[in-house]
Amino acid sequence: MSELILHHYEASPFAEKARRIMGLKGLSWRSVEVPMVMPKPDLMPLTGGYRKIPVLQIGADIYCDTHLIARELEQRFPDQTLFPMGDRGIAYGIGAWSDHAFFDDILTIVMSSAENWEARMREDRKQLFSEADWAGAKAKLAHARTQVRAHGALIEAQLSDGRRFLYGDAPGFVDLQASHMFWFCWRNFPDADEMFAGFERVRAWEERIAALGHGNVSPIESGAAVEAARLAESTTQPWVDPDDPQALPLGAIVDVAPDDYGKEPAQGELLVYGPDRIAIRVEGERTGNIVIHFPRLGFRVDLSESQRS
Ligand SMILES: N[C@@H](CCC(=O)N[C@@H](CS)C(=O)NCC(=O)O)C(=O)O
Repeated sequence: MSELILHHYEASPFAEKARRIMGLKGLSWRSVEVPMVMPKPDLMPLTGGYRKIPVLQIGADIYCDTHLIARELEQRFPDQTLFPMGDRGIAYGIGAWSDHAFFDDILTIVMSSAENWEARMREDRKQLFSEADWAGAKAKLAHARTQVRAHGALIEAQLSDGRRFLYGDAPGFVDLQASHMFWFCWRNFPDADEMFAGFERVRAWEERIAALGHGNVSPIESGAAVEAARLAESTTQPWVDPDDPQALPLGAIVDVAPDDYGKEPAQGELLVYGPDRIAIRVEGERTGNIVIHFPRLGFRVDLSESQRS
């Protein structure tokens, strides 16, 4: 199997979730540091236009979004399972709370200080979160802090019987689906201790997860990762769900885009199309033939303009 290459940057909570998956599974991987703002000249050829990180590359197969990164790593490395309590469905579903509800309240706090940011970062994030209420963030700050505390209270309650991890004594994906948001708060908000005052169990739990580490990491240049894709061949086989409500034909040229923010679509030939994932084949000048994978949940697939009659 080709080596695991994670495209990411240090400060990202979603990247921290992916790094913690590597840690929990004890994996060895190569790290590409991606710029925090556009342009991302060595990432976009691999993702077909999807701009977010983290992105996992295994040869010529590119996996976008932490949901799918978890799925793929669990499939390829089942030994140290992400689901010690058998929560193979719900652990993914919890992302709708942490990566959306919880994240949105964190985002409001982050946006409320946007006037102090470097102009380049502000413009980039305004473009990324174009539907967010930038002008109203300051007025919503006090409320957002109450919400962040309320999210913390959910975890404190879950841990109240003294268990070490959310579902018991073994850490799993469910823990990683929530801990990255606390990681972000404690790193970035000077008043995080205040917001989570009294939640001693949350703090100890987050530290236990951090102690799992990130696995064995070694750096690789972004250009070398693109070259690794060009030299490899995808191992993905075509597959279509016969019961898919959208019923698109394999081989159709489609646009795939997240339905929340950063909606720039990736365009390619439909190769895999099911309730848990989508994959498209893309031929790029620098990458040769690659296959880009996305989760189905939270992503739209539409026939490209050229295919609509
Ligand atoms: N649903 C995605 C969210 C990823 C995400 O929003 N990543 C942020 C970094 S925290 C990002 O890429 N922002 C845009 C950028 O860095 O250009 C996932 O789970 O991977």
